[in-house]
Amino acid sequence: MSRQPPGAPARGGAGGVPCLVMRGGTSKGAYFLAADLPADPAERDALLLRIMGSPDERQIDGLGGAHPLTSKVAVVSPSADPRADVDYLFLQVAVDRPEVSDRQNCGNILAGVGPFAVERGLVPAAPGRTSVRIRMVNTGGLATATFPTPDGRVEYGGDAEISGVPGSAAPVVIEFPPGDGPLLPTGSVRDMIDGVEVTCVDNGMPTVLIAATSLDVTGYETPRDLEEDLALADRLRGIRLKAGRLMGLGDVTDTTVPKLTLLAPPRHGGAVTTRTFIPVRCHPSIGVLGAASVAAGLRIEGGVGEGIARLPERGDRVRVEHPTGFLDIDTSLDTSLGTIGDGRPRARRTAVVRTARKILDGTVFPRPADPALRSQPASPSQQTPPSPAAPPFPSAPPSPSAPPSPPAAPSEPHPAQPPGGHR
Ligand code: NQM
Repeated sequence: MSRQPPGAPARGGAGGVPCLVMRGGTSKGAYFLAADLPADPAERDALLLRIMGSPDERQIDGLGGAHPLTSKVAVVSPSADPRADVDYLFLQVAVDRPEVSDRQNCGNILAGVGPFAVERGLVPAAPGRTSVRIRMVNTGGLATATFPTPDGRVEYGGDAEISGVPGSAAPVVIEFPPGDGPLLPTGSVRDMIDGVEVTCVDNGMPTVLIAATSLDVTGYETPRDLEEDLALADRLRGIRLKAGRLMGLGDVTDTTVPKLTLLAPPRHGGAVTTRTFIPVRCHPSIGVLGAASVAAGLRIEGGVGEGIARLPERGDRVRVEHPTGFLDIDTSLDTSLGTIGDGRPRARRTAVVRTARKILDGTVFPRPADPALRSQPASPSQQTPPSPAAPPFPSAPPSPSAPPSPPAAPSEPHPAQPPGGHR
């Protein structure tokens, strides 16, 4: 269903583009029907840069919120896959670079996809509550989101609280079926990289687990303190590049995966304390699929979380502590040789409760096209942490037209990522 205003040029943006702005979990993004955007990925990405206001540290002329967690896009369409109702393509729009990337998934923005599908009439609301089956295009994985729909409309109000979001809202329960991909993409429970022991795990998000103390930090520092630690940043960069290759992701210099999570013992009754780099900025909380990978990684015997994490004796629930609270995630692993054949653990079940909220439903007007700006392949340098000495408003904002960019390469479907898994 296209909601292009009558008479407006289709999909070009000049007459505006129908858009729903939604908080999904602890992220915020612009949600679009695929039919309302150009079909060509390069044209689509160029339009999204103009809509979000990138590249510009403040994204002052667009919808973006000047942080990777508020510069996100969901593109939703009816699914041709009989296992799904809708397809969800996640796009990360860089803040200060002309880049749009489809090479990672986002479990927070995922929380808004079911409600959006009902809002736009892609899925009819069921009496009481509605389940929407979602194919996550970035990875090929599946998820089912269930949320209240009394009286045939999405109910956003409710009493579910999630850390990192003020107040409460209606719960969106997300279930992930087991993925096909390896939980341990390097084939090892531990790898030694640059003299540091790591566990590389992928239960929806490629993530490198590291004991904080092995990098000479406690793991209890604030994200800002960690971001300002340039020696730490250097070590993390080196570990990430090598881990990426070991995980079969190829050269990850220009991608936002794998993420890096520092582990420390829990301090508030949870299973573990985390500080997650996504991969340059330190997350103020933790991503959903990132937490799913952490929780699965902690359950793997012999992983670097052993001796750090305190897992509950019973049940699937793992409480992952993070800088602004905690995220509860249900995970269970299948470690039975007979079932999986190769003796390697696989995720059996992953589930999480998130919330989402419709903030704005309307027409977004992209800033005029600038021929010098084209989408480039994503680079983690988009996430340059703010300089401690930098004034809040740079006196000379970077000129968007300064670095002439090469023409956009069409986005590829996560070429560096191994198939399978619900990544
Ligand atoms: O891991 C941030 C977020 C995310 C991703 C990131 C996410 C997930 O918090 O599922 O949600 O890791 O870049 O939105």
